[in-house]
Amino acid sequence: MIPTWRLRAAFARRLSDMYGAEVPAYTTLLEVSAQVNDEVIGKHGDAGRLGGIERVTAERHGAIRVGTPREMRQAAQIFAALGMRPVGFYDLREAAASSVPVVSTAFRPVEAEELERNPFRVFTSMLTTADRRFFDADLEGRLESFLDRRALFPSELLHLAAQAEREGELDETAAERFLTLAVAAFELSPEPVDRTWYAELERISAVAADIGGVASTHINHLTPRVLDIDELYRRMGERGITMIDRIQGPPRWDGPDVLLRQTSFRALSEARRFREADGSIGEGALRVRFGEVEARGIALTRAGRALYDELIGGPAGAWPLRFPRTERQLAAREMGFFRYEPAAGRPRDGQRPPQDLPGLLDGGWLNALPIVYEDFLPASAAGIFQSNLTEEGTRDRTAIGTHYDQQWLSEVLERPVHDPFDLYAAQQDRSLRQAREAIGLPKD
Ligand code: OOG
Ligand code: NI
Repeated sequence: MIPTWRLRAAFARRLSDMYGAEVPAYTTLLEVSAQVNDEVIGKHGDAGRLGGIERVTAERHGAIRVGTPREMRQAAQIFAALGMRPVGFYDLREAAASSVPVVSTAFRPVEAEELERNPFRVFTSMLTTADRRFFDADLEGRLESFLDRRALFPSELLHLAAQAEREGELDETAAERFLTLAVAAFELSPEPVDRTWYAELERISAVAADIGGVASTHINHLTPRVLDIDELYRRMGERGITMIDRIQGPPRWDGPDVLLRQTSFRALSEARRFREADGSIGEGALRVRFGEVEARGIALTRAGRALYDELIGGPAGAWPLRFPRTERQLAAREMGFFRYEPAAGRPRDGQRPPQDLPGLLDGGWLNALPIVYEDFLPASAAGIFQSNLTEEGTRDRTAIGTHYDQQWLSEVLERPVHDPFDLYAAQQDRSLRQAREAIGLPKD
């Protein structure tokens, strides 16, 4: 029998093989990432603090975009078969200057052991067709009837997914069938694209056309993880692959790595067939698949995140002055999430451990091990969407937006949408209670 986590690892590997065969620059990205990771691990003994080399080497995130609540629910079913749960609600309609007509969540494992086995995650976005700032009632109606007619996921795939979720495993034959159908559902379809319909949506937003202008979905990028993203950025340039002009997320500095730093290369122009207005089939090209790479750091608490959000919007000089300079400060100011362990080898000098966390850390009673950030950043996500936008698109800033929120998404998915802060906090609190007990303190 193939348990859930093996299905997840196999799915991630097969998607990676498929993407590598179709998008050559992705293979270059993998090569350079692997080189950089080997070198970093070779040079810094403690590079594995934010994830062992095996995990990091296999680690990927992908992104897909769907059109309707029904498609979103079906995607959730497929990811549930892989042990991936919806975490976080991202409203990219509001994200900074570059608003896109989607709301999103990330499907990922939520337990530490599962993340360790394989942390594959998929950022999944849904077109907000009812948002009048982007789509008028007439276009919404036509979009909905187009989307209602298509089936992104065959029913055999959905049945196997439900079975895998229910039973926590599949036998080998069923697993093989499930993986084949699942990978196929995320490949770029060779079906001709309706030129007029695609162009109409593209005038609103390239993302609307990418989602609602074709009859299928596709993985639009697959992102490896790298331990030194500045070095990777330099080397990709040397290999002649032009990345966007910056690395998004926290600045490079000599303090602790936090959250997520990402950079990408622009969407590739790929030959596609089009159905012309007169019914004939013509040639053309679309830019819908791109490349991205990321470095992951320590997860921040709500307080840490609030400071991050404040500083990232402000002048660059403020960051080194105000952001905690060391892991110790991040932990003591309760701005970063850590797993706490009783320190081995503390001398038995008859002292009693203090009650407070800074005292326990300074007195050498506890060690703090960073908890890796497993999620995404809305500003960077909105930025990556821009990688395949050729034009700004149009929107009416005065019209009223429909209310899409985490509660709404949870009802659509018929599953709880986890709050990322709660997940990190639960892991930290559990470890702290156990560590306090181990050194003879009351649990809290
Ligand atoms: C998803 C963009 C979000 C990231 O890394 O922030 C994302 C998309 O372009 O569909 O993948
Ligand atoms: Ni991404």
